[in-house]
Amino acid sequence: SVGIRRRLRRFFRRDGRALIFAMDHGFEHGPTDFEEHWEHVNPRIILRKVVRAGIDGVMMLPGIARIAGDEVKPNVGLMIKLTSKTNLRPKDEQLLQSQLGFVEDAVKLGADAIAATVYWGSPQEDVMMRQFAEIASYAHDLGFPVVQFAYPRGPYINEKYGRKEDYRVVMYGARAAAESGADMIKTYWTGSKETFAKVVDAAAGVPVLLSGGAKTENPVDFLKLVWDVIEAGGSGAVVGRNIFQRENPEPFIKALLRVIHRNEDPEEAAKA
Ligand code: FBP
Repeated sequence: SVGIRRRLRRFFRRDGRALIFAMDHGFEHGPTDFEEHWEHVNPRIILRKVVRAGIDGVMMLPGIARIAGDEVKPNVGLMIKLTSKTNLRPKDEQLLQSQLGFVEDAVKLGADAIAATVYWGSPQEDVMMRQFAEIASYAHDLGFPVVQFAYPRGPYINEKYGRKEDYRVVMYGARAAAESGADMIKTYWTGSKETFAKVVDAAAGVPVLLSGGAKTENPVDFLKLVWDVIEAGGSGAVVGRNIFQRENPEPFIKALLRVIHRNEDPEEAAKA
């Protein structure tokens, strides 16, 4: 619908690419994720910095949007994620994301897009699939785009493929996300441009964005990774730790934006 297309444009620039800041870590990993740079546990402080640096969009859970959503200026896309899990459960019981908010909440909070995670391959895949279907069906009715964090994981994947980042697994997740009606997909890096290009192909035209991952010691390494994503046909990145765990996120965000939107060489972008 027109509503879905218009709202998607709040994230993507005319080049069809976006840099989105992710901040659901206080729930999904726990506040220890902020200990590298503790002032960023305050959502207002970090949001102010990322917005000032020119970020295209931000992603958060409903509660943080209630607390600090007014830091997200109208020209920045707001993505509200409705599912999560805590890190307090044993690892093998963390293969399910549950719903902690509803489409109505996201709409009331001023969301431009609604997100939910599916752990493809999890023993509880069925629950997340259904959860995603319900969210997507309702959000689409209201003209809101839906983002799927398509994260394959589970014991069978480990057994059969060795790692969840195997491109055959990641492209399966991306395809499943597209087939289940996602308007935007966020997934893992597969390790190479060539394999990530296959993930993009499998998504059949639905934009695929990189899920940032753990902070790289050398900032240039992360810029190079994002460069490869763009070269592979990816539509940008959703980045959390690589932004908020850095002492100085603003110049780093500006460098990321230059790589994504101006095809600037990562080494050059890091220097500027
Ligand atoms: P990062 O850029 O920090 O990896 O954030 C992206 C993200 O998907 C977050 O939204 C989420 O909290 C986290 O990664 C989940 O990571 P994992 O489940 O791999 O520990």
